Amino acid sequence: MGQLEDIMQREFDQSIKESSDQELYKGLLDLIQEVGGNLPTNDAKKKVYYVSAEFLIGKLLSNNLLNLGLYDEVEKELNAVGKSIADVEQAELEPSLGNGGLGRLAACFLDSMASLGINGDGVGLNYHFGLFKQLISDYQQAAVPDEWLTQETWLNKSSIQFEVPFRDFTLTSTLYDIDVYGYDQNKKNRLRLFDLDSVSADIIEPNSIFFDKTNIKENLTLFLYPDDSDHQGLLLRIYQQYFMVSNAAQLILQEAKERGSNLRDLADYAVIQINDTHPAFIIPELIRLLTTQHGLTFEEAVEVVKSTVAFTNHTILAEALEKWPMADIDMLMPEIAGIIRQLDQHVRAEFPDSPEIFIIDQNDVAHMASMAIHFGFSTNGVAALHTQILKTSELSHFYKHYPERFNNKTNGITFRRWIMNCNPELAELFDELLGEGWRKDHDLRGLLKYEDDKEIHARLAELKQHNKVTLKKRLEKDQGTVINENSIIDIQIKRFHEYKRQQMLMLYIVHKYFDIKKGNIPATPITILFGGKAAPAYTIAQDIMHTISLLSKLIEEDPDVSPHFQVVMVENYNVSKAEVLIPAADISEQISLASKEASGTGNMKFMLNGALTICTFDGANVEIAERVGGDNIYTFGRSSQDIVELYNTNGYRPQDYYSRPRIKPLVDFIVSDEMKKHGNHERLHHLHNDILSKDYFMALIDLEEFIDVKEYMYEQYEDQDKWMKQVVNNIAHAGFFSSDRTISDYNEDIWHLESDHSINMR
Ligand code: B1H
Repeated sequence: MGQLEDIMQREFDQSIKESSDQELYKGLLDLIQEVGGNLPTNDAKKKVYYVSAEFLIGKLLSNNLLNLGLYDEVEKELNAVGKSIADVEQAELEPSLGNGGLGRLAACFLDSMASLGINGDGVGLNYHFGLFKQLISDYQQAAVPDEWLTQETWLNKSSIQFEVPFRDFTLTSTLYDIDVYGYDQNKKNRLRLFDLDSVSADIIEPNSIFFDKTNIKENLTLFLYPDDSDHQGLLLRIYQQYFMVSNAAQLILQEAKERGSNLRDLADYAVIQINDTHPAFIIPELIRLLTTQHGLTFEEAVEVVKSTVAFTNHTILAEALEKWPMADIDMLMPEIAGIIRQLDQHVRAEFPDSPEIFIIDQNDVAHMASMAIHFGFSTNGVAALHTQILKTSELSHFYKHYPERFNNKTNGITFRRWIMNCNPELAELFDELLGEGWRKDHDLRGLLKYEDDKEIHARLAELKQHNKVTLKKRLEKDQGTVINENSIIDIQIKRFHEYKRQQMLMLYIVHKYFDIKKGNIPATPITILFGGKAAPAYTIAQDIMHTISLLSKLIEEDPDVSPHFQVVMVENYNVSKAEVLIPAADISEQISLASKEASGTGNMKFMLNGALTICTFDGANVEIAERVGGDNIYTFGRSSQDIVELYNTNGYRPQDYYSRPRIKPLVDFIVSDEMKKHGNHERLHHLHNDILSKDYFMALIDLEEFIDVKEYMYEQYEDQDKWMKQVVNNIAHAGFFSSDRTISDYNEDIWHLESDHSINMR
């Protein structure tokens, strides 16, 4: 009897065949917890703690089956009676513990640390509703709570509890663990999620994301990134961050002591990687704990922190560089405020002749990135260009003083989830062509010899077609949208943000609509899909989404255009949807305003799954282009230097571009009668006016070139020999973007832990 059959008999007294997908899901959860539960946790002396506000881990069923080596057997057992892992996985709800690239990166890193045998845990919060769930109704986004926490769960309640002291009250936490199994490993790591004992889901208004923001004792771990557009919201964010890091710091010190540390030597036992500045309060919190509870002097505690904490910066967007008024920190955590003041004095004393170096500015506002750079031993950016920009513009004054602290770690993606699991047929083709070694070393360069192989081209085209059909079925089931599986699938999936320029692709769509109306019928039909959430308080992002949804409807209802062109807004974009969208894509849209996207990681997932990229020279796109060469990628737009220069000189005026004959009709269509028929007039005018008068992220500056390159790219698609050659080339160069390579680099340069193997592809 197979292992699953055995469990189903034991627990449900019925066969696999007689069981529902929900029951099979329960059975598999138990099987995994039996097999995985027996694995020891990694017990190496030194451990990395990856502290992050987000872990966008996705569903865990297939990933855990794969990593534990159970996948093939379970698949056979299920298939034998007409069932499938994919169907069973529909019974699993996706954890809502992250928002975008930063959280997904953290999840890929957990998978890679475990798979390389590195002793590394994630530490964060267990949000009951996490990030909101997106519904689209009346062509607009509605945000509702995501009730992802169910009876069947990967969370194991631990007996570990801590007290977190705020000025007016003390909160008690409980730690929940999720096991993290590496690929083909005999030990495991964990994701450690803290929850608030007194939390209460009853305080939210029914089916809404509104709640009493002042009721900290009950709301603290309900939502990820609750609306912070008012002061109460800002305070809640400080409460959450401090709750997270106080728990993290207490856990780290407790575990280090258990492993033999006297805490003065903490750096031999722990390294703390902070994922952006959200966990930066861990610096003063460690100092507080070390001085008040463990007998270290202030100076000793500072030295311990300086040798233990490392900081990753993920953005240079001004609004995301966190700064907190000292008055607020004083009000919530007076001891922490006092320590931050001492740290500010410390820095000012060290650099008396550099007034630009401080932690607290003249308005009594604390800059979290400054604190992380001064009191950490490493600061890294997430792609070569991003790190360069940190050194030369944003953080240049720090770089001047601490050049040796700055380093680059180009992001990566886990090949377990983003090829072996989401595109198993393509993974099998790699096995056939390369042998199975790529599954561990992720080196796909051996595919280069098939660049001109017509048979391989045909196999790849067939797989793409198969994945398009899978996507079609999924969209029809999820939202009733029927797409054409014989069309070019062109996708932009990511958070809605002006700098990512969904509005530029939106204006392209208007151009294409006009063009088809004029009789220029595309040789192959085209489907453009968008997916992504917009922050509920971010009006222009909502306006852009609204306009795209209206265009989608307008095109659908136009019989001259709809057979050739379709625009789809994918509802509630998340990890599971990415897993069906990406394998089906022909074209990957990576069109951010140069200098603004720190790295991007979707770009890497598309490349690995055989899509070609249209992109600006931004983030990791630059490194993708370097590897595949200019003939295998479709680049356009102003350089990051040009853009930085334009910001510095106030040199961009949208009117100069708007007045051009190719652009004006596209922008003006936003407020046309056709659009207003179903549209919200206020939103349409707001967006139109913003593009004309502000266009802060310069959608118009690259628009004409974007239109030309898109048309060229669609033309190239018709030459399938050439297209497929480019596809093979792109896949072959994707190995560098494995997160196993990224984690190997972190380990070699920053963490210095034991590992089973490493990947070196510099
Ligand atoms: C990234 C964020 C982020 N960078 C603040 N910064 C947030 C900052 O709600 N907040 O407070 C939320 C998210 N996210 C992303 O990180 C970058 O934009 C991507 O370019 C990058 O690939 C990703 C991982 O490094």
